[in-house]
Amino acid sequence: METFVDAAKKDANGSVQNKSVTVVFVLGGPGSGKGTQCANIVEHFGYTHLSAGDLLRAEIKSGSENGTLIDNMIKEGKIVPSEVTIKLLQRAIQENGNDKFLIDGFPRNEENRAAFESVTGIEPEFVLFFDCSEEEMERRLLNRNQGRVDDNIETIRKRFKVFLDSSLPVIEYYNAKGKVRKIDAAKPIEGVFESVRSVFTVSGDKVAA
Ligand code: UP5
Ligand code: MG
Repeated sequence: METFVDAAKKDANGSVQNKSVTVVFVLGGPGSGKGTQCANIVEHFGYTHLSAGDLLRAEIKSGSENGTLIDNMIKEGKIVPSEVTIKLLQRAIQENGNDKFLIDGFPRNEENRAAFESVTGIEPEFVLFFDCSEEEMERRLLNRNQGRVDDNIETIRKRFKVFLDSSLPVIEYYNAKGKVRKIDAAKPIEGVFESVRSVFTVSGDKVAA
């Protein structure tokens, strides 16, 4: 039987594979500051920011056939099927003229990771990991006030559990390959960016003039 990975490879018809791109995965618990720091990295290092969560929320708003499924999963803090998320990421990479991407909040489990690699052939340059205590992350999420359906204490606890059970193993996988750049994300925003900046400076990314 043809798996979705086979189908997606055929679908892509080499388009993503033929586009040579640099990808950095930006991972960390809910509220660890992934989105905030990605905005800084875009400004200083010329990457394009692709937040998997933002792409999924846009898909709900667009009224797509997957919208209800995605909405229900986000409300429960569950991980949307790889097929859905990878299609959105692939499309965003293909449509963008840039060749450097920050993929924020993906892959969230081993299956996400293996499927993305298999479908796109892309391996991350490195993985930026924002390390932060649950206590601090909870405080940030409850103060965010952007109307996110998952920023309530019940869903936040579910998101923390999914992060520990499913997402940390992905970070461990890349750590074993020497690809993880761990950042102390509990500091104030500017202090976190100082650490982030040195990771990108060492990696050879030019600072924007
Ligand atoms: N803030 C940020 N940095 C701070 C600092 N250093 N000091 C003090 N305050 C700081 O930050 C959160 C809040 O904290 C903001 O108010 C900020 O000002 C402040 P933010 O940068 O938004 O943190 P971030 O890590 O991006 O938090 P987010 O809530 O977006 O992380 P999640 O991983 O939970 O959310 P995401 O959007 O990635 O995913 C949501 C859901 O979508 C998932 O639970 C899942 O259901 C689904 N999903 C999938 O199924 N698959 C995917 O691949 C992706 C998502
Ligand atoms: Mg975010």
